[in-house]
Amino acid sequence: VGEKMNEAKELLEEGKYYFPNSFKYLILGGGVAAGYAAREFVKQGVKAGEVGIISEESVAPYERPALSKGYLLPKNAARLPQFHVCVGSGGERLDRSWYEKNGIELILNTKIVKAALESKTLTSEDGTNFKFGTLIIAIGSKGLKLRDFGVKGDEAKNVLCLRDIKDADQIVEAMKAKKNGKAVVVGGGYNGLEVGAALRLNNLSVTMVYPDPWCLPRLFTKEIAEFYERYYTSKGIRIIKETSVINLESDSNKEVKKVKLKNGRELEADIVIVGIGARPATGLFQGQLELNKGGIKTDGLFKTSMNDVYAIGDIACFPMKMYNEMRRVEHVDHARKSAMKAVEGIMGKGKGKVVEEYDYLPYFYSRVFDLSWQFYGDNVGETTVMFGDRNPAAKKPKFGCYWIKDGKVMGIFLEGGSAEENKAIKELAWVQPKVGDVKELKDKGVSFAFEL
Ligand code: FAD
Ligand code: NAD
Ligand code: ISD
Repeated sequence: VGEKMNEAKELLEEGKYYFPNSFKYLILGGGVAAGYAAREFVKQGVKAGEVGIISEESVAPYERPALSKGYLLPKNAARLPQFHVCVGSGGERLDRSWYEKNGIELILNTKIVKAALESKTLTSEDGTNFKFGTLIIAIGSKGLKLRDFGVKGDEAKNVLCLRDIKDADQIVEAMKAKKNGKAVVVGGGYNGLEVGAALRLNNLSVTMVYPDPWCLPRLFTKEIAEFYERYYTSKGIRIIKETSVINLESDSNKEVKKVKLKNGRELEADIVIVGIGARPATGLFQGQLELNKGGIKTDGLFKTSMNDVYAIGDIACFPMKMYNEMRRVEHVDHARKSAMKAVEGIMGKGKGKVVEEYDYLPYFYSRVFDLSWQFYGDNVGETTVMFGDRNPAAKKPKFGCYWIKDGKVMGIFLEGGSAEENKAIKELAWVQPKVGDVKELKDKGVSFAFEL
């Protein structure tokens, strides 16, 4: 500590920012975007002591998608340090020693409760102030709770959600404690589908409940969803659609026992997993930064409405050049790329370098059971064209869907694609080729993507 303080004193005398609580570049949040931003800062040549990361979590940034997939597997489950960023995109694994080695201060277990942006100060729960020259906001989203919809009883034990590693550990514990028990999954979105599958693989009896006419309606067409719903049913998962939860009942131990539905049904439950959407965590910045579409409004290099303040990942609402629209994206690929672009811009500015604005092609994916899909582009248009084999009993189902708007392919979804096919559909979504004959497109299926 003495040595650090001497170093800090020297830096202070030189007019530089110094450890412990003042940083030239401060990243708020310790998730996916924060980790990729840190790597980019190092790549761009920051000096030791210039970058700090403040995170509410107790571990260095990790690849969040692992939590609803590898982490919940009954065998060979993924555990840290295996999936610290940046392994999810084939990069170096940044464990705690990497931050030390590169002079990045990782301030963990620290929740920021106040952000005074004009005075460039963040304040943590215990009253510590942190100063910044440039701030990068990377605090992502917070999961919605059933109580936000007026449902009573969600404080009971074993009513769980999945956002961070603490939540994932609770699910693992609950699966152990309620071996072969009954799980109810509320929500038919990304988390609901992935956690539902994981619970089933752990041999729980699983019922999924969601208000929509089909699962993942923000992306899936009725036809795509039909395949996954039939597949889930074939795995023994019960699906109850077009109704919602109105009440959760617990026993004298405060453990959840029953889920009451709007349609009058009652489900027995040992575990309830709630996956009913997430919202950007903008609360700290209300009245200080311009917001848009629920997120923090940024320009094409992720600068917010205030100088020296940037926002990346889930929380950013940025100009999506391709579609000439402000958008938010709640997926890992954008978290990584927005982080790298923002840092490139910040560091480029200091060196007088011109950095091109972000040009992002949406990319979403999921993996459940033996299935794996990818989607590129925009799920918009007057026509959708399904192709391939959608039989859930097939040995290796392989099918897809094109979205066509004004005669051009806007988006493409592919289940069961090979690496080459996934590469080809990505290219296709960038190029947005014209479609002459819809029938021909259906017959060609994914091979159309190789005709570019
Ligand atoms: P996050 O990674 O959520 O990081 C936010 C960080 O900020 C966290 O460390 C949090 O603790 C911290 N924080 C929040 N508030 C404060 C505060 N006040 N003070 C200090 N720290 C704070 N996307 C995909 O594309 N594919 C997938 O398969 C996939 N799987 C997912 C599985 C799960 C279970 C979840 C929850 C998300 C998944 N996503 C997936 C989405 C993807 O993980 C997110 O889009 C991505 O993590 C967003 O990165 P971020 O850095 O903006 O936010
Ligand atoms: P989501 O937006 O994907 O799904 C929300 C679902 O909640 C809806 O589909 C609907 O079925 C349901 N719902 C909404 N209101 C409800 C209510 N009152 N009662 C019951 N159900 C209701 O959100 P999520 O699944 O909770 O995921 C959280 C976040 O994590 C999202 O940002 C998501 O993008 C991300 N995530 C992504 C992946 C992936 O990309 N593969 C995987 C897991 C999580
Ligand atoms: O972030 C997302 C996501 O998961 C989608 O399916 O954006 C899309 C749509 O909601 C909008 O295209």
